[in-house]
Amino acid sequence: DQVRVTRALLSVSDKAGLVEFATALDRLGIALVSTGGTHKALRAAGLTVAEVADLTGFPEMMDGRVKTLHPGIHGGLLAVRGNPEHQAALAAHGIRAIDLLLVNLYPFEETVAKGAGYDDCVENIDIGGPAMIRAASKNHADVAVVVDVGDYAAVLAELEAQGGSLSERTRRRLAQKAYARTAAYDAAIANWLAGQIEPDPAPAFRAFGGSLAQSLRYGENPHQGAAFYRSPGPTRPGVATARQLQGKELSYNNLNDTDAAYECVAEFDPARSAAVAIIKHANPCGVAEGTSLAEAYERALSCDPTSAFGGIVALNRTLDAEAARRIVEIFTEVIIAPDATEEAIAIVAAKKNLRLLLADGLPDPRGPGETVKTLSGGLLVQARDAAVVDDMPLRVVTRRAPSPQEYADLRFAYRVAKHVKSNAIVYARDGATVGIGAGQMSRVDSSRIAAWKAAEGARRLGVAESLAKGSVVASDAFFPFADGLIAAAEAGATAVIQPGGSMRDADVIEAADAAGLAMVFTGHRHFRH
Ligand code: 93A
Repeated sequence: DQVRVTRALLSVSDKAGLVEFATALDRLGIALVSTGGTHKALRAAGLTVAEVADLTGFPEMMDGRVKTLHPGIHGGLLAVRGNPEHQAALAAHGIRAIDLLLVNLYPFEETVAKGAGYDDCVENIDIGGPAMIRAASKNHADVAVVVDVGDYAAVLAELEAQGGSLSERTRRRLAQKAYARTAAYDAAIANWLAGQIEPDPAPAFRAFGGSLAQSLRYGENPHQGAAFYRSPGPTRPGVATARQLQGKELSYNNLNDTDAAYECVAEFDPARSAAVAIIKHANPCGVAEGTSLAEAYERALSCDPTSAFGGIVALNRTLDAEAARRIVEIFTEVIIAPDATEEAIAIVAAKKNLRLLLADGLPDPRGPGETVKTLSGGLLVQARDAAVVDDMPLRVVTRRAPSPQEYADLRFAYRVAKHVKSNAIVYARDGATVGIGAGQMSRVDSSRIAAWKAAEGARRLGVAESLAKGSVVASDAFFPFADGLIAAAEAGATAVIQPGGSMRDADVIEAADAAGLAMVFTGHRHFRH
C-alpha cells in the first residue's frame, strides 16, 4: 500500500518552507513541476524544475486565472495507476503522472481580513488550486496531497524513511485534511459574499407600512407612546403570529423580550432535544436542553434563578403539564411555545395574569428576513443573522482538540451566544448555561461577570467548585487580547469557541495552549447590539 513518488507538482502562494521541501524531494530523485511564481522561487534556489506550461503546452494566461486547469495536469492527478485504460490515455496524450501535489491556496481569507476591496478579494479566489487538491484527494489511492505548511516536516520524514514512498494511511489522512481545507475555503468565500449582498430594504419598508396589530399602553418607558405593527403577508411563526390564550395585554417590553426568547429557543431542533430559554431584558438568563421540557426548564432556571424572576419562558416543544406545573411555581411574565396540551393550558389558567402564547411552530433559524433599526432621520436595514453553528466549519487552533462532549457543549454555547447582547460570553456544561455575561463594553468584563455568575451558582447549590469548572466558553466575537481568555481558563473552562480573526490571535492561541485549553474558530461573528 505504498506509493513511490516519482513526480511532484508544487504550486504554492505561501512560499514558506518551499525551498527546503523541494530540495529534499530533489535529493530523493523526485522530478519537480511548478507554476510560475513557485517555479521562479525554486529556480532561484538552484533547483531543476519543469514548468506547468511544459506539461500542458499552454502558457499561463488571463492574469494566472488559467494555469493548471488542463488535462495535462488533471489527467496526471486523476489517472488510476492500476487501470490499463487510464494508462493508455496517459500514453496516448503524452500526459505524465503526478504522485505528489503540494498546494496552498491564494490567501483569500487573509485578503478579506486585511480589508481589501471587492475586486481584490474576488481575484484572490483560487480556482485551479482547489481543483487540483480535490482531484489529487479523490485519487489518494495513488496520489498524496499536502495543503498545510505544518505537514511538510512529517511528510518529508516519511518519504526519507521509506525511500521516497508514502503509506496508504498517510495519503488517506492527507486527503481528508485537503477536503476539509477546500470546504473551509469555499465556506469563507460564501460567507464573505453573503456580507456583500445588500439586503432588500423593501420588505422593511413594507413592514413599516404593515397593519396595526395593537396600540400599546406605552413604550419602553411610560412617557413613550407605542404601537405594535404586523408585517403584511406570511411571516415566520413567532410573536407576531402567536395566539394569546390568556393573561394581561402584552406590553412593548414583553413583546420585545418574548421575541428574543422565541428566536433563541428556535435554535434548538425539537427533534433532537427539548430546550428552554428564559429571557430577561432581551438577554437569556438561562438556556438548557433536556430529555423533557420540565428537565430543560429546571436546568435553565438554575443558571440564574434571581434574574429569571419575572422573566419570559420560551419552549421548543408542545408545553406539557409537567413543565407547566414547574413554570407556574415562580413569577413569570410570558410563556411562549409552539403548542400546549389541554392539561398544560388548564394549569397555566390558574395564574390569571400569566400570558400564554402559542405560535403554531418554530421559526427557522436559517430563514431569510431583515432586521430594522431606526436612527434619527433614517433606517438601518440588515439581513437577519441566519448563521447557525452547525453549518460552520470549526477550525481547531490549539494543540488539543475538543473532546466529543466539549464539541457538543461548544456548539450549544455558541447557539446561545448568538442571542446574547454583545459583548457576549457564555459558559455551558452538559447542554446548559452555567454563566452568561451580556452587554458589557469590554469583553473581559463580560468574561468576569459570566465567571462570577457561575461561581454564584455554585454557592447557591452549596458545591465547592464554580460551575464554570469543566465547562466550555463561547464568545460572540474574537478576543482582542489574551486577558478574556485567561479569565475563562482561570474560571475553569476547558474549551473555547470564538470566531477568531484578531490581530492578536497568535497570543490568544498561545495563552490557550499554555492553559491546556482546546479552542475552535468558527469564522462567523455573532454581534448583537
Ligand atoms: O487563478 S487560479 O485559480 N488558476 C489556476 O489555474 C491555478 N493553478 C494554481 N490559481 C491557480 N493556482 C494557484 O496558484 C495555486 O493554488 C497557488 O496558490 C498559486 C501558486 O502560483 P505561483 O506558483 O505562480 O506563485
